[in-house]
Amino acid sequence: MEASETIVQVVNIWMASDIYLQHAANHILCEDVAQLAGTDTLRIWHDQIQYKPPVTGGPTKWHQDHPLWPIIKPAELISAWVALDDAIVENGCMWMVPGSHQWGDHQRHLLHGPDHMPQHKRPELLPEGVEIKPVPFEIKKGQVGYHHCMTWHGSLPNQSQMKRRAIAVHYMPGHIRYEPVGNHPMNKHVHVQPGELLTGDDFPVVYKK
Ligand SMILES: O=C(O)CCC(=O)C(=O)O
Repeated sequence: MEASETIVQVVNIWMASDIYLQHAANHILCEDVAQLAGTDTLRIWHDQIQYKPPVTGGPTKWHQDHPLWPIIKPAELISAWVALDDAIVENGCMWMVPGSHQWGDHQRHLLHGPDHMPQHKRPELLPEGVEIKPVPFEIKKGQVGYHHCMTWHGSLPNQSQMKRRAIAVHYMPGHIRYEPVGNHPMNKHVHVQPGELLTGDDFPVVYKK
């Protein structure tokens, strides 16, 4: 990201305002996520507001979420990304690589190309026959897009006159455990032992079938 570019990110907004907790517990979102994750219980891992201002909004580098969350396992979280403005190519919507959630952990080999498309430092490590074909993930205001925590994704700068505001909730299926192999800012919220289910007041259950 250039020095002149910005992205405003607010994490754990649900802790600050009940409206956001209600959003995370929205029954339609939770039913969909529970189905996608094949679980009967959902907890919040964390949420995040993502604001890319007009003209100066910066890109989000290509990444996979779970390798950046090294204190929880298994890699079976689903995120619900709700657009608060239309998120389209012009104002820096996310892009995804279909199928990439099945290719394993490539986080350390992913590069953000000069054209803002993903590059792989060691393509020989990819499963045979797969193709990296990024697609725009355009989401209209008030709509939701779901993504798996191993899907390659990133977003382009916002050089348009439009705002690009969104809220993402990262949901843990009920079987997610605390298994630290590195550090993470959420560590200070964890009060269970390594190997235990990641329960606790800062990881509230928002759905139970
Ligand atoms: O909003 C963006 O551009 C990136 C968000 C993201 O990486 C995520 O929700 O996992």
